[in-house]
Amino acid sequence: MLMTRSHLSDATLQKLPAGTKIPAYDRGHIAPGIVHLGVGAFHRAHQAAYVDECLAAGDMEWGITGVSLRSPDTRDALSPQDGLYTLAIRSSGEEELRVIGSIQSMLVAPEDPGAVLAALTDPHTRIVTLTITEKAYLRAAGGGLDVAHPDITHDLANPQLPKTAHGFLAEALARRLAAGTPPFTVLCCDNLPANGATLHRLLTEFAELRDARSATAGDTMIADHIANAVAFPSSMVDRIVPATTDADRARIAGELGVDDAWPVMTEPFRQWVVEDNFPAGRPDWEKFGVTMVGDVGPFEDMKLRLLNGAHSGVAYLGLLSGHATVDRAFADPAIRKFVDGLWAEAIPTLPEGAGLDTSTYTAELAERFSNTALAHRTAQIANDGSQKLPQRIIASALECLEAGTEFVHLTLVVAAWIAACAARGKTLPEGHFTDPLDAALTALLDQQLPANETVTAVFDLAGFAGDHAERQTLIEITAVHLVHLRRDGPTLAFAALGIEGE
Ligand code: CS2
Repeated sequence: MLMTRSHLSDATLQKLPAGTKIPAYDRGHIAPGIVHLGVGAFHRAHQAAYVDECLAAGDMEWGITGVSLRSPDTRDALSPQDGLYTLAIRSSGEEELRVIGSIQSMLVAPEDPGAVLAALTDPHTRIVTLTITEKAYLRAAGGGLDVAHPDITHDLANPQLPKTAHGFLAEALARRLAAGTPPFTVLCCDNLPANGATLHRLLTEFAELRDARSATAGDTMIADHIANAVAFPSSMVDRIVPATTDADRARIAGELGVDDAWPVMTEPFRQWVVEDNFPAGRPDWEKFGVTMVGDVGPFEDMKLRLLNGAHSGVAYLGLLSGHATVDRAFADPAIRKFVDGLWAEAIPTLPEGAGLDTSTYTAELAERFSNTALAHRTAQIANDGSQKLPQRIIASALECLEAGTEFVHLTLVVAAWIAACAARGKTLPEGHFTDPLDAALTALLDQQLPANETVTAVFDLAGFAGDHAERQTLIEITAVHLVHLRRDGPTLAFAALGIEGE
């Protein structure tokens, strides 16, 4: 007889094996205080876990309403489970299972934008957090709002039925203003530099365009309110979260004795540094390991340039060297030496006097990248390079040029990105990773122009280095690496840096 196993839910929580940590609070008594846009695995491993601890400590004001801006997949997985899911905290040889209970309900924006707006305008909602990935901020190549993007055009024409985070936030803030409800605080948790300030600027730009239309329709004007009365603290978020595989699902079900449609895999390390600017109130996050500060900038730069910069390097050079996961790539002596060289170039660009301990930080990163239990795929990190490289790599390289310090490792990451994009459908599988610029990028790379022309065209397309005085120098250094990569792959590119494999 075919046995069907029951699934994770409030009803099955008490049956889980001893040793599994479960929510030690009455989920029926949580008040919804946070709306989160972008309920991906990262959010579920990071912020939702911090909030879970806050609820367990008795502060029941901060339940999360999770919103997916695009796909119904997470809602379809979690709703039958009452929003519960397993967080598997994995290090080489060990796994701790924790069921997280902080997500109270899930909404799918394209199915019901009105329900999302209702959650955002609910006076209980005091914080709106976002992990929507870099590309969803819809920045144009110059850094401003991509006003020509079809979703922006759509949201300006249909303010009551938005698609973008910008459209939802502006409409909700307008409705709250009209109703006399104080604004929520907007907490950006994506890997962007000055992420709160960046979103503030983009949303104000969007609201100005919206106001220009509302003026004739007699609707609430919102740009001044957003510019002056809404708080956008910046934050640095960190936890490595590889995509869940079917093998993970099967293993977790075996351990729990119930099915979990979407458990989340992560590492023991976690960090969250948040600018303390929450006029509408906030959880006592500092009690649960969050660092509250006046200025997140130095922490953000350190994380983006050392962790994420190295991650992108390991991903593209790893892919070109045939490594499917970060730990395998990082165990490759040439890549390991390359990362040390990259860190040596990026560290002097970080602010002095901010108390950053870069040697402890990089030692810890080396350990995290070596975690064999994560199987963090290089192809996962390789996604969206055009959106990631400016803050991870290009910013450090431009600052080195301004300071007159030499560098070669940083630019190899950019060349490796271009080479890896070109390798898709050839030595790498078609669509192995994707980028919002793929259509234009592929058309360009198919022409197989000389390296210098290729790099120039890619910089134009992605807006790398804008109109910076050193842009041309950066292009030329990058092109030299691309010549090497095209001729003989990473081996020659590494040899030119004095890195020999073993
Ligand atoms: C990674 C990040 O996929 C990527 O681009 O570099 O998701 C990284 O794992 C996180 O930022 C770690 O906090």
